[in-house]
Amino acid sequence: MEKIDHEYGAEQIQVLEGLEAVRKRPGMYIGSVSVRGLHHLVYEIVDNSVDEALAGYCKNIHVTIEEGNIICVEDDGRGIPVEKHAKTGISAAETVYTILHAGGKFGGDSGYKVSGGLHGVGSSVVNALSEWTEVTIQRDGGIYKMEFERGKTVKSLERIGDSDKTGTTVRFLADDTIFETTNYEYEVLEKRLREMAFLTKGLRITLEDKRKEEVEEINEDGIEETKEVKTKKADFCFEGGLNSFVEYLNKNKEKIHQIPIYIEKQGEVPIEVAIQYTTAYSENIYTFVNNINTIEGGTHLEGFKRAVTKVFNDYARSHNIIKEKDPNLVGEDIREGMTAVISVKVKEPQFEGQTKTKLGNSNVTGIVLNAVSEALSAFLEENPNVAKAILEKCISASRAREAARKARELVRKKNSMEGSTLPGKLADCSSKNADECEVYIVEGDSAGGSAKQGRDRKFQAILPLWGKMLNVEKSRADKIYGNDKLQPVILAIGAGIGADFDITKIRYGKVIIMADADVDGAHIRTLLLTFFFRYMRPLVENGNVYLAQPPLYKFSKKGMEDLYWYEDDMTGAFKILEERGVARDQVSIQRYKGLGEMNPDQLWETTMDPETRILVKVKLEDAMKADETFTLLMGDEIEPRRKFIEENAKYVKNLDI
Ligand code: TSJ
Repeated sequence: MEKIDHEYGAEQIQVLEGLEAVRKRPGMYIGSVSVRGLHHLVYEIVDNSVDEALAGYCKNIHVTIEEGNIICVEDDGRGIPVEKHAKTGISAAETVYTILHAGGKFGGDSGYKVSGGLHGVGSSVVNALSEWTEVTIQRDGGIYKMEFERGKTVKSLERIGDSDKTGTTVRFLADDTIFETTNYEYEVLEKRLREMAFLTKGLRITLEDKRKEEVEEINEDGIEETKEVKTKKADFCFEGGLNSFVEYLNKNKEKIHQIPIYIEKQGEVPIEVAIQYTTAYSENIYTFVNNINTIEGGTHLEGFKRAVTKVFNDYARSHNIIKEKDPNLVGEDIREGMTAVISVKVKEPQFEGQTKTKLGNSNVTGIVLNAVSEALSAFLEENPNVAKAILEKCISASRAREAARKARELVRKKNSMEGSTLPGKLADCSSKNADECEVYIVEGDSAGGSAKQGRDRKFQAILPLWGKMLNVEKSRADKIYGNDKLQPVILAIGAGIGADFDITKIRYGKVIIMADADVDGAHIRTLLLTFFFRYMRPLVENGNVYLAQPPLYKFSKKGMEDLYWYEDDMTGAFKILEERGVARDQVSIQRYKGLGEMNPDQLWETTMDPETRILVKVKLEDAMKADETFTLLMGDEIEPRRKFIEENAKYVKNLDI
């Protein structure tokens, strides 16, 4: 606890204690101090400007990553009110910035604060976790400025000049004594800001990365080169709002109807929905509550699904598309190929679930159900051709589901006859206690051989996969059951698939993907993650999926213990060698191009031994990202594939030195 100056009033003391608490337990306020928490700082600040846009007063938001990872957020809203509060004698602007949870109190009675980062904690938390912050406000003909250091006011709000414009600008530097890293990832901010722009029709959000990053690269001749990375820029403004969002998500897919179905309803819970069907076989529904991505769904999604199922069945029956004797279409059939974005605004959202991204407010279900039912049935009546095209697809999905059920039964029957449900390629472990068991899904037979010899057979099972993987996106669900590539994975895990998946039946607590660090390996990882995301999602949600991290290099020298290195950048390895008193020209460097190059002992030591290995747990977002990448790769366009190969090509560069 820092000393508190006696001149502070009672309120000020509370302020300091409040923000001290944030610095003591930052995780409680922004989730974590990892790179993720760092990005949350930006979202928290941008959310204030988005609120101003939602209130109808802000058209442009500029976000800049300045040299040294300083963030600057500038908007052209009304500017935070600067007049002093009658009771406290402090300006609204300063209060917002120094009092915990003060955000929203100054929103007047016109509306409610609806946007907000994952934790919606407000700008005072950002202030507390920043080495310094400066806030500039243009308003009432003047320019006002205030400054803070680690949450404490170092310069109170003062007028520093004249201006005929209005707006708010915040610049801050995240505190590197709090965050694991203060290095922002452009792509992460870009994705979130794009999303924010989709969700707020007509709002322009720009992002500019002004960092002059110098990247050290080792060229073909083994010489270090410095390459300067160009500044990156993005400019997002979507007049189409959610329609633009689904069009963006579907850009590489074949559409069943060109114009998305758009639903908007104001009221107690404002609702906005856009739907567009494609010829794909998966469903992609993204839901947002107060602009927060509710990855785990919740009551709004529930209401949406029920409405869609009901409306399409009613329409199909009343137009004699499904006959009296035929059963109803199930939700799954109706959502096959559907891409939808649902955005609702809820006054006091309750977030539940593992990652607090599941909406719990039960009244929302009925409100969404009614709004979507009404608008969707009106749309279908007015657009019979679109209705017919979608229903044709639903009916074919229903047939495929029926075929899949039969195929599954066949598999079950066959298994019970053979008395074994395990695939032939699987080298199982001896323990039957799933909690301690692991299965390594290994790319290629030769790596599989090394893994089998190197493993601890008590608790480690090996399942080699080989050859080209199946194209999950383009194949029907019924084909997946029969496919010789994924069938062993389904059987080895032993908990079924899709709606049948039962996490309590999994045979291994850890499902570990072990693939080469090259383009093919990246493909296989993407494919498997997509497969798990779509067909065994609880496995990902429950944190059972991992990525093995094989080393990229081995440094060896007679009389020296081998040094394995897991990063592209070898600088750190050379440092360690230096500490050992070994010069870099004394060591021989082996670049591992594949797992197959390692002998069983090496594979065990570097990648499989729980004592020394590095495992990366797959998060739901990772799997979701894989799904997106996968869709891009499977699309008709060549460009995304070229980009994927290029981005993963660093692995295949010939680095023999
Ligand atoms: F909070 C903050 F400092 F982090 C911040 C606030 C950061 C940024 C980049 C922008 C903002 C901000 C706040 N932009 N616009 C506003 N608007 C108000 O605070 C505001 C202005 C006028 C009135 C009014 O009733 O006249 C009310 C509010 C809430």
